[in-house]
Amino acid sequence: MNPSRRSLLVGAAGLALTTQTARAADRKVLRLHYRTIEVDGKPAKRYRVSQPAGEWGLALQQGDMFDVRLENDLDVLSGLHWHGLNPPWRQDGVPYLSAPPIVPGKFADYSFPAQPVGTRWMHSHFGLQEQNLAAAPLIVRETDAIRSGIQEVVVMFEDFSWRQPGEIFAELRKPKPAMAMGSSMPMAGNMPMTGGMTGMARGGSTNMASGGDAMKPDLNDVTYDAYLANDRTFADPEVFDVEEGANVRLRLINGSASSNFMVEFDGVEVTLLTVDGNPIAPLKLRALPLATAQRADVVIRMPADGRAIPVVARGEGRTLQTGVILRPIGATVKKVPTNGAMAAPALGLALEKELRASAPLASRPADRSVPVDLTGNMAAYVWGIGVHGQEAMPVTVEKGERVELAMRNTTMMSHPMHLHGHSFQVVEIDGQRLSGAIRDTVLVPPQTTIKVAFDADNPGMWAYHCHNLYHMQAGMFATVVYRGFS
Ligand SMILES: [Cu+2]
Repeated sequence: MNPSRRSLLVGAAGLALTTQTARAADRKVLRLHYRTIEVDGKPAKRYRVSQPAGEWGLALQQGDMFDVRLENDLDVLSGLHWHGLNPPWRQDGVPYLSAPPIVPGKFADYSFPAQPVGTRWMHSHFGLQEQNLAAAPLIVRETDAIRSGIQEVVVMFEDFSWRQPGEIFAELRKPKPAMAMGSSMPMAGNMPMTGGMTGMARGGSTNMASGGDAMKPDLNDVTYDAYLANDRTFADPEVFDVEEGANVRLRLINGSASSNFMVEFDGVEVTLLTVDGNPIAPLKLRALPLATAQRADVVIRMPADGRAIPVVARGEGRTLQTGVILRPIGATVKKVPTNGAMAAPALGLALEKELRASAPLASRPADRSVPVDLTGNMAAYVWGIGVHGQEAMPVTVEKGERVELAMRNTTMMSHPMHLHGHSFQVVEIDGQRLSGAIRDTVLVPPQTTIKVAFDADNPGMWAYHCHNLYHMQAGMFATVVYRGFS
C-alpha cells in the first residue's frame, strides 16, 4: 500500500486522532503479519507483530508517547491490545468495545503517554488469534533501569499446538458423555463447579489427567505440543551472551493463551524487582510463578564459575518446559531437555502474600465494593463472571471512586483475572488485608477470594476478564463501565 492511499484510510480505521500529523516523525509502525516458525523441525504458519525492520514488538523509554501506527497485513480482522498500559479507552484495542477491529490492509493510529512504565506486552484481543502467537513484548524502560547500565533480556513464553485454536475450543465445548460425569454434578450453567466434575467430565486429548481425584484442582484444559520462549523450544533455544559474574535483568512475560508457568534459574537465587511491570519491595527467590498474562522482572547475578544458566519455564502440572540460555563468553551450552524430571506444581498464593508494593495506592476507604463470583460448569465448558450475583452485569463505577473488586473463585480451576485501563492493588487474600502488589493481572486459585482496589480515574468502558483465552471465549468476560458511558 502506498503512503497516500494509507493517509486516506485514517478515518476508516476508527480512530481519529488530532495529534497524528504533528507527531508523525516519532511514530513507530507495527505490522500484524504472517510468518513461518519451526517447531520440532516442522513448519508452522503463525502470526507475528513486528516493526518494518523486523524488531519483535516495541521498546520505549520512560516519558515517551506511545505513538504507533498498527497495520493489519493479515487477511482477517484483527487488532492489538496494549496489555498493562492505561490508554484512553478508545485506544485500548478491544474490538467492538473500544473500537472496531482493523480490517485487512488497513491500519489504526494510537497516541497517548506510554504509562505506566515497565514490562508490558501486546496481543490480539480478537477471537482466538492470541493462541496463534499474535502477541509481542511491549517494554517501557524505566529511567533507573536505563541509567543502571544493567544488561536486559526480554523473554516471552507462549504455548503452542499443532491444532487450530477453533478446533481446540470446539473440542472443549463438546458435550461430555452423561455417564462420565458423576451424580453430584450441578447441571445448570450458573452453579459452582465441584471437584468431582472437573476430574471426570473430561476426555480425549484435552484432558491433562486430573484423574478421578475428587477435590483436586484442574490445571490445564489444553494439552499443548510445545511451549515457546521467544518463539523457540529447547531443541533450538535463544542464547544470550552475557558477562561472567555480571547482573542481568530478565523481563519475563507470560504471553501464553492458557498456561501458567513456574520459572527457574538453574538453582540460582534471583531478585524479584517488579510484577506486571510495577515495583515491589525486592524479594529473593529460586522459583517464580508466572500466571497467564503476568510479567516479572528479576535480576540474576551470573555465577562466578562462569557457567551458562538456562532460564526454564515449566507448565503448571506438566513436565513440558521451554526457555532461553544466558551464556558468559566462552561457556559451553548444555542441552536442556524439553521435558523436566518432575511436573511443575500448581501455582498458589504463597508468593502473592509476600509481595508489597513499592508505591501502594494512597490510603483511603473504598467508595464501592463489588462482589464478583468466578463461576464455571466444566461439563458444558461454560465460564462466567457474576457481578453482584448476576451473570453478564457490568461493574458500574463513578469517576473518582476508590473501587474494590472482591473476586471469589467458586470453581476448581484458577483464573488469571485482568482489568483493562487501570492498575489495581492486591489488598486482601482470603480475608487477610495486605498492601500487596500493584498489578493488572492477578491469579485467583480455586476456592479462594482475592480483593483488589483501584482508583476509577480513566473513564470509559473496559474489559475485565479471565486471561485464559478459552475461559474468556466461553464467557468469563465482564466490563467495568463508568457512569455516562454505555
Ligand atoms: Cu479462567
